[in-house]
Amino acid sequence: MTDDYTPRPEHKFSFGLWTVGWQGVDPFGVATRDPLDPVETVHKLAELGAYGVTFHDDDLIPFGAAEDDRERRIAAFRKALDETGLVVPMATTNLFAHPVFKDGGLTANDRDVRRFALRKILRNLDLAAELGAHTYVLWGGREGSESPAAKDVRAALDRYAEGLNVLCAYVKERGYNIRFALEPKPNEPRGDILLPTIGHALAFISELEHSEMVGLNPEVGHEQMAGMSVVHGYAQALWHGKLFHIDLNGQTGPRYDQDFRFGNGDVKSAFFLVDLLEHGGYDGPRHFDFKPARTEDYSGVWASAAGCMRNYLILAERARAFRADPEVQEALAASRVDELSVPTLADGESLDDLRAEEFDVAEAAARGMHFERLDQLALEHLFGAR
Ligand code: GLT
Ligand code: MN
Ligand code: MN
Repeated sequence: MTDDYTPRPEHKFSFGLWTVGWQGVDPFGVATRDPLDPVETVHKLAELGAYGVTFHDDDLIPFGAAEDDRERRIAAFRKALDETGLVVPMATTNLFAHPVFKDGGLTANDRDVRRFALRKILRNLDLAAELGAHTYVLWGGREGSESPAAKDVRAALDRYAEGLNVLCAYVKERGYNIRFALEPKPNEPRGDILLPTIGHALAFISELEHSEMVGLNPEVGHEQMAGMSVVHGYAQALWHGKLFHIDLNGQTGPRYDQDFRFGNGDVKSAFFLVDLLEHGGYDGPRHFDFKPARTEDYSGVWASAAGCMRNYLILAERARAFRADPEVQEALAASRVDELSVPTLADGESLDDLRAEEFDVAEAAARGMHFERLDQLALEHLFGAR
């Protein structure tokens, strides 16, 4: 079907190899789908209208593969990229699947494991640079604990910072055009994960030696697992100039990490998130990190990948219609939304001027803000009723 919601490369949609390649293994059940060849994934994503593909080292090259096998797999992947024009905007390291990382990678208590984790990242960073990636994600799924007795959190943060300082110095030394993006998550697979929310991660980044090279890759579902507003979180990351990359997916409230296709879950939040991304100055990849439901065969997998992009484009169109509606513009004005952009003190105004101002408290307190009408208009645009 070709219509206004048909994805094209200029929309900058990208997918992780591990997303459509998820075989459906969960804590209660084995795989429901056969493995997917990354070469096939690249061709299929290009056919669907995506512009990019991202990967963990182990998605492309099985852990511990021999050197010639590694080279062969990289060459086949490169060939598929060349044939389709797909790019690799981001890459990352798997520091969570192998049992050696059961207590984490960069913050494992076991120093040998931390050193191994660093080597694993360094190796894949070289490949990421070769393939043209500009963002390198660090999701610390195993960086955490089940018991406060088992983890000295302050020491763990020292080691996390040390790891990032080493990695930033390496990227600078090699002259790679790569920035790091930390991906917060509150829990799962660890009982508690370090850097659980956007706010924790932002505060951590400010302590790093090369903080300008480190930003965020927030995931929709992870913020919602923590009960946070995704829109507020992404907006704050943008405000700090730290929204380096994003993981779009769906989630219904604080429960296990559902990784639904984008659009399933909290639709209102998805609408306002797309509105923010489209009108708030984010120009990076629209990257989907979702798990096609394990009920699906491969036709369902590709349908859900297509659905992620289509839902994004539908919401983008709905957000544009919302912004363009004269009644919405009038409602925004009635709600004084623009007035928040006016500095509280005028240029050159003194605190004496401020103190001297006459103010009718009762009159101001009685003013309605008309937010309900504005929100109703937003919902009607979202519902397609306007
Ligand atoms: C893993 C996790 C995701 C992260 C990926 C990056 S891997 O599937 O659930 O949220 O973004 O390491
Ligand atoms: Mn997730
Ligand atoms: Mn993610």
